Amino acid sequence: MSNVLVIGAGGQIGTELVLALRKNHGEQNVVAADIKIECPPLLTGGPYVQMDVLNRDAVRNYIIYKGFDEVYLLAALLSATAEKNPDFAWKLNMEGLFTILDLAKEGHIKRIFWPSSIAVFGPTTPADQTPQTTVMEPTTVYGISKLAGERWCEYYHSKFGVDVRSIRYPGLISYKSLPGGGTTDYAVDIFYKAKAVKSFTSFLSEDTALPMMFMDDAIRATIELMNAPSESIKIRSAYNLGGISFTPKQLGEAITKVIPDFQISYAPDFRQEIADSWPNSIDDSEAKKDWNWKHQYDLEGLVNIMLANVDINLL
Ligand code: AKB
Repeated sequence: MSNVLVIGAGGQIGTELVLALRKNHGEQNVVAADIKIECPPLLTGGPYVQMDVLNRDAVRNYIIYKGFDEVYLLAALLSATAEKNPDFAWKLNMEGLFTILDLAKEGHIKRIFWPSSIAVFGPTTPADQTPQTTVMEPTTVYGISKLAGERWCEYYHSKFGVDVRSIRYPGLISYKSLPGGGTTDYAVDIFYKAKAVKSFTSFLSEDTALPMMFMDDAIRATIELMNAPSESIKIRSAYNLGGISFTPKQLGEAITKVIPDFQISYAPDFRQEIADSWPNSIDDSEAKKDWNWKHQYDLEGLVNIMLANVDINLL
């Protein structure tokens, strides 16, 4: 059992990660931290601290005082929100990472998880089955910050031996907590609207294919990566993670199999340009080779579980 801190615990990934980590390590051994003053209702089962990741001194004092085996740093601005506030996005996405990398370098944290994203790729990247190592020229603030973060993670590992691990998450689909400010969020919203009003207007065009994953797979990947022996982790920037790939039209058709009178329409907005710069699908053979990664949920499984579980009162 490890002593664990999750920063950004109130977000889409953080909420489910804390719940899973508490099952593995015990409720009292996983501290959830978030900028929100009130503990999110799903996280009340264990310790909670209010934390602003940009308050470097406060974060340092807390972590040095407590000492953590594992820190998961999830606080970030996602792609669509970051485009509206580039200065703050860069600050938030980079400064927190340096604070945590420095603490690990000084010996106060044994292992770090920091999330990267498919946003590290850009329009010049091969879009189908995007390889682990390829052209990376992201055109979004979020993508630029994630690519820079990856390079810094690898640097801290190779120069200072910091045990940092990362995944390039695809779009994540979940029902326990809502996503906020991403380009892939349509693939979550659609389930709430399908259940509530049987219709949905997608902000991406019908044929925009993007890599996606059900949250249970993403949480399992994160925990498997963190539990793998250090010597098997050959990539210290971030691993490609595949999952499934679909377009809004294909997702709409899969929902129609369960809700026959569901209707989908399309009104692309500024997020279309972001989506067009990202891969259609991802080659995750390095993750398979190094730590035996395998996704479980296909499109049909994901649609069934989402429609059975989304709570329209969350919206
Ligand atoms: C976003 O859409 O910004 C995120 C991501 C792919 O990292 N879901």
